[in-house]
Amino acid sequence: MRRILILGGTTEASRLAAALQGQPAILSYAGRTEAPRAQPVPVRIGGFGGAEGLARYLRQEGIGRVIDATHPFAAQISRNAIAACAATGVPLLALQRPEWQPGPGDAWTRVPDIAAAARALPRAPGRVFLAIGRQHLAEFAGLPHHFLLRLVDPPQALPLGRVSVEIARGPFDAAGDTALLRRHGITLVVAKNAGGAGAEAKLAAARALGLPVVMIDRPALPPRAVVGAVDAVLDWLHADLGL
Ligand code: 3Y8
Ligand code: NAP
Repeated sequence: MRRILILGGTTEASRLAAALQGQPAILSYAGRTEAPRAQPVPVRIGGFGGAEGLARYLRQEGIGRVIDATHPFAAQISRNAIAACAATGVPLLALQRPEWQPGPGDAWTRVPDIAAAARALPRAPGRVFLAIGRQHLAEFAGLPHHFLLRLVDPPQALPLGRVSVEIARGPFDAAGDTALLRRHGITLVVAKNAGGAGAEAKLAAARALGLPVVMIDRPALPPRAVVGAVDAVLDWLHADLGL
């Protein structure tokens, strides 16, 4: 029985790890946050060193299956997993939640990437909930808006002038996010189309308050086998684990 590598960092990855408790699985984090959530399987933290480093890891650790359960915007690790699994012949399956779709009462402007989101903001100064984390804030520097950020860990320096920061790790709920947007007098929400339930609350809050949303589409990825639910992953692993 060979080992299972879960590329993690999402709610679905944590759910899969729980389902594989007791099996020869290991969950991998990039090490973006100071104290990632504890998991019921062994965890490794840190980059592999590109696709070559990941291929070396697969060989050295006797990995027989890779599940890419990373976030849809974590495009680099997903590209590396495709390359490393092709190079080593280790079967790869992506576990990815479906995209969010606008519903009745939603006022979405869809943009292809984070830079386009910055260009899509209104010219008149507003109060913008920039719910995209910490890594891509420079795109919004120099704009006249007051930004609300929600970060996992307290930030060092921020490239934005007028800014309020909430330190919180999701998953979030609609009541909490509605209160958050009200408290900060938010006039517009910027979000990544992450999908899943862990980040969806801000969309329900924007709908409740009649606020416009700038929705950033996912980066394109090379073709790979993808499923949308943990059970489908367990079916795929069936041959190995007799689940
Ligand atoms: C380090 C692991 C779990 C997984 C929870 C999900 C839900 C909460 C919602 C908002 C949006 C955002 C951000 C977000 C969410 C879940 C999930 C999800 C969005 C942790 C985690 C790691 C990260 C990395 C972090 C990024 C940032 C993005 C904050 C752990 C909590 C904005 C993405 O400070 C930094 O450098 C943070 C970086 C990548 C995006 C960015 O570019 O800044 N996630 N988030 C993972 C690692 O090291 O490998 O600390 O426990 C995981 C989760 N974040 O098991 O409960 O499944 O989506 N994460 C986005 O979706 O827009 C917050 O505020 O509404
Ligand atoms: P990324 O841009 O796709 O990856 C950048 C580099 O980080 C990769 O090349 C790899 O380094 C390392 N890396 C990324 N994920 C890793 C993992 N799970 N295990 C080991 N190394 C990993 O990734 P990102 O967007 O910064 O996301 C980092 C982590 O945060 C991922 O686990 C992702 O699931 C989670 N996350 C991201 C978002 C988001 O909005 N991007 C949201 C929620 C959670 P090497 O090349 O050295 O191997």
